[in-house]
Amino acid sequence: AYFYLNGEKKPFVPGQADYQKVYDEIARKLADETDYDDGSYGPVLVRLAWHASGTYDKETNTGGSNGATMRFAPESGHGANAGLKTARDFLEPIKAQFPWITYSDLWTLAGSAAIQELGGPVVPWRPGREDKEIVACTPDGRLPDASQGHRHIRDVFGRMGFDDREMVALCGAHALGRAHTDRSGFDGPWDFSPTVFSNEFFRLLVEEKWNQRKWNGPAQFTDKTTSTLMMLPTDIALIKDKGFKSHVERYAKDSDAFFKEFSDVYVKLLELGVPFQSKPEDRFVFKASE
Ligand code: ZEM
Repeated sequence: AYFYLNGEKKPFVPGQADYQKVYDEIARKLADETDYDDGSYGPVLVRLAWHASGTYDKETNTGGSNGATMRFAPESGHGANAGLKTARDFLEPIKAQFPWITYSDLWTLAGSAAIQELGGPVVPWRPGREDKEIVACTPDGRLPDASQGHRHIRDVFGRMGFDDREMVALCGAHALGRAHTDRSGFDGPWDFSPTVFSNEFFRLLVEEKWNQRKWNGPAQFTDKTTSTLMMLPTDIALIKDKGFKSHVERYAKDSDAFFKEFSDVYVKLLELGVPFQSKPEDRFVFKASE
């Protein structure tokens, strides 16, 4: 991007105030467009940022948010990414308004904004991602499969470079949003306030009794008390495995610990594989809307 100074073409180097403007427009659009799902596009923006980043492979240093290759087929058509066009389309007018921002910075900035706007912790963020071409698309199968168990979770998140505690903290994002039968095949929200970031996912995982749902869809679990909530097989694996369960129990009791540890690991997720020129202490803290 360029701007003109005294008739001379100069490169435009956006600063924190410019990115805050992008944040503010995302926040405004989230507040304006409540006629979707449970009333917010926030959860699906979080999922877009996660699927853009979670393709990272530490061995080959491929995938991750640097590239925004989900713009292209085949990656946009990977089964795990079903429904994320909704999130990409939501951000398209923002990209048009701020053409200097890369898609890969925009998608991750939106992931930070959505967490903050839904009442979650501050998620410091920094720019520096570049969009890559179609050849950088990652192979199918790098994102987790909800029908699997604890070994699969450790394989997939271990490939990204996370430990047990970080894996559990990240999965707490399931406090937000819901599953859609026409996207993943699964159905329902994880808690009663899917547009508010909280530790409810962990509290319910520990305190509810979860039964296998009797239906024609893929194997999932439902709460004994209301039969309106759901857990994926991978969610249930978090209380079946000892190494995971201790963190689930801790986060269920200690919301502050969850908010802090989620923020740290989500910042790490959004930065996987990005060759920043800047330092971690240069991250921006965006002001949330009122
Ligand atoms: Zn999810 N996730 N996820 N996740 N996820 C869904 C929805 C959402 C898994 C998974 O298969 C699914 C993380 C980890 C894992 C969100 C954020 C994060 C859905 C439902 C499935 C099937 C999709 C649909 O039908 O719309 C698995 C197997 C995971 C790990 C083992 C992590 C980590 C996340 C962020 C940090 C969010 C916010 C949603 C809700 C999306 C929406 O549209 O409401």
